[in-house]
Amino acid sequence: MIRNQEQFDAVIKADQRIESDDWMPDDYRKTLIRQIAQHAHSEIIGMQPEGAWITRAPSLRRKSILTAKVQDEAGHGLYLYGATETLGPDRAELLDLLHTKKQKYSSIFNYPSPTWADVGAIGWLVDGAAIMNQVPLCRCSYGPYGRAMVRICKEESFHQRQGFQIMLSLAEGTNEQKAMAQEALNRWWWPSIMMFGPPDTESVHNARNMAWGIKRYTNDELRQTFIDASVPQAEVLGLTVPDPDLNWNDERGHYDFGDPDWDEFTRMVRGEGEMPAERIRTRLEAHNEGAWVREAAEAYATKQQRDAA
Ligand code: FAQ
Repeated sequence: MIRNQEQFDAVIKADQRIESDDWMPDDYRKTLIRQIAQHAHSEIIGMQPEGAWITRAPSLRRKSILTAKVQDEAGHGLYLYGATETLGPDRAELLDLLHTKKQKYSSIFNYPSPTWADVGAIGWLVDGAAIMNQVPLCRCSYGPYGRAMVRICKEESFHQRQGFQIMLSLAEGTNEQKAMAQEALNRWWWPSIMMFGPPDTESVHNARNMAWGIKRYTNDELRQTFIDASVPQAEVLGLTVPDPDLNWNDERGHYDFGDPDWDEFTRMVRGEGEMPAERIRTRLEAHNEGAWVREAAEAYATKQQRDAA
């Protein structure tokens, strides 16, 4: 059991784990609550762009796969709210922070999904980016977060494959289907690149979170890894990455790439515009419609306690 700063520093230095009943610096606790809660919010808001396609999936098989995927995202939210609760705040409090826009969720979910190809692009690129960012989080110094990430990453891998498979079917289909896949790639490429967060020169938390073993790689390092992995996949699909500055750099052993629209990123992070307003509105509706479930669960728990007493 860790009781003070000195013991905490030694555990971090030895790359071992901090658990919920250990002593930890206030700022370490605060940054974890911020990051894990934002991550949880992203998972449940992230159900919306694809959830909107469950009733319109092109076949029963696609519909059952998509339903399973969207349910997985709800499960990820559940594990992550659970991990955040081990640090102090309770779930109702955290949801309230999301609903009142006092805590953020990922910028990526403030984009629309107008065609079935968007479901493919989200699985391929957004889940692909999520895996790049989240596999290192399995080694996060905070035990409950790291352990939650192990299962989440396994499920994200299936999500990424199903997305790529949708893109492949479309890319090998009619000219119209291929064009649909290309348009979805055009819509989701830059938002996926920005999903890794601001450039390292502007990241507020990179340095401290790396020193604490929360983050293992910087935003720019992960962004580069994602681009290096995704460009050859786009080539397999026969699609064009919408970046005229994209070029293999032999000297660096990496792709060079263009600059995303960081002003747009700021607007999406702040939740400005109609799409973010719709995301929160839809979330609130779902929350309010679920009130009877929470009440029933509470009544059942009270009865169990009473019966056990
Ligand atoms: N969107 O100093 P940094 C998924 C904020 S889950 C919104 O670099 P940090 C699954 C950042 O919070 C996707 N805000 O921050 C799925 C900070 O804000 P604050 C979510 C962003 O924490 C797939 C400020 O900017 N994944 O996709 C974003 O060191 C498909 C300064 O930034 C996670 O949450 C952004 N993109 O690094 C579901 C993973 N980027 O509060 C459905 C865990 C940055 O100080 C369908 N989180 N900000 O004002 C992380 O790894 C990190 O928190 C980063 C940001 C990398 C997101």
